Amino acid sequence: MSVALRPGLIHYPGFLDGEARSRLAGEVADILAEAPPFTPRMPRTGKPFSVRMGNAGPLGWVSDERGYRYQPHHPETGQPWPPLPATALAVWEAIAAYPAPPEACLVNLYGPGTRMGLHQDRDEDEFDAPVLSLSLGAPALFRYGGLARSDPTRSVRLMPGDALVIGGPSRLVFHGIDRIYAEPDLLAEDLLPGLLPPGGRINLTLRRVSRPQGV
Ligand code: MD3
Ligand code: FE
Repeated sequence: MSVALRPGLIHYPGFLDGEARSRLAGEVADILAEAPPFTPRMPRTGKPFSVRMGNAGPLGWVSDERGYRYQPHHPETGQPWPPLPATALAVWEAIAAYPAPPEACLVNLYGPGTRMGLHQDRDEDEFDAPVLSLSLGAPALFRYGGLARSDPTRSVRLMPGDALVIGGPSRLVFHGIDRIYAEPDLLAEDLLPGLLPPGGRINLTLRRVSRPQGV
């Protein structure tokens, strides 16, 4: 079942069943054991984000005083990022409708009370590819608008196991996370002990960064 929230922004509620969510949570635990979560900082000011992040795949998204960018190495350990999580890759193949694999899997870690302000994702060179989002853990209030920051916005609750494909005319819409709903009882199946505090949320985004040859 899928719902077009607007053209190109397709919501698949409960795309991952409990078994797939547990498997994905295990893959995330492996990624973060190899590439420890880091706290991104705002370009210029260096103000820390409240969301912590990890990455998998040939490229990872990082942010610090020097700016936003994709790079092949962890900003603190200098190691290459771990491989893309197989469960997320299978979802890309099922619903992204894009003829090349993703190059980056950004892992966002939200504690209770964490927010992500309204922004566009435009650090990629390839905007013809969609972004695929997968949610685990606590429900979140996702807000999306249009191509201008001042456009009206709507909100939808993202639940654990939900997938979102953001592409076509929605690829550059403004969006953010306004709140995390801490409902710890709901979460045990998704979150391996120690991955996040109770009431935490994980979002994975699969991204194509470079334009593939011959596509
Ligand atoms: C709309 N993440 O990592 S996922 C991000 O829940 C990000 O962690 C949020 O925004 C999160 O950049 C929202 C849904 C999403 C992801 C990417 C998008 C919506 C998007 C890219 C373009 C437009
Ligand atoms: Fe985003």
